[in-house]
Amino acid sequence: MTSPLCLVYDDGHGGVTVKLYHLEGCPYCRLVRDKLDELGLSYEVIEVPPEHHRRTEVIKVSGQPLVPVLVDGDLVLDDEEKILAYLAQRYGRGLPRGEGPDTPWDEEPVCLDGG
Ligand SMILES: N[C@@H](CCC(=O)N[C@@H](CS)C(=O)NCC(=O)O)C(=O)O
Repeated sequence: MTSPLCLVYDDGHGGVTVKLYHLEGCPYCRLVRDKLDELGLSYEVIEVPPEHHRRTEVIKVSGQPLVPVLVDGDLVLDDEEKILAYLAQRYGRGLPRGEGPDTPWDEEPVCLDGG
């Protein structure tokens, strides 16, 4: 059995590193990576195999085989809509209250750009 490919994209800002379970060619994964790049976050990409039955690590982490899955500390998110909303709220300028899906976090947005 081959190990998942792990790549670390480090923007040099240090600090937070999140993990992204990813499949090459997956448009939902691309959206999440674009958002991570836009926010300037360091992130580790864990490439999952194309076959569901071989996605043992992402199933163990998230309880299901689909990607993208984002892991930020103890938080695991398994849908790109939730992930994008979380990233915007946690690391970006945030979403207006009441917008976006129900979220499992209740922290105030953190703005890294001082905005
Ligand atoms: N998160 C999306 C679905 C995500 C999704 O379908 N991801 C694809 C990759 S783009 C996947 O993992 N599909 C399983 C497969 O194609 O084997 C949703 O819940 O609507």
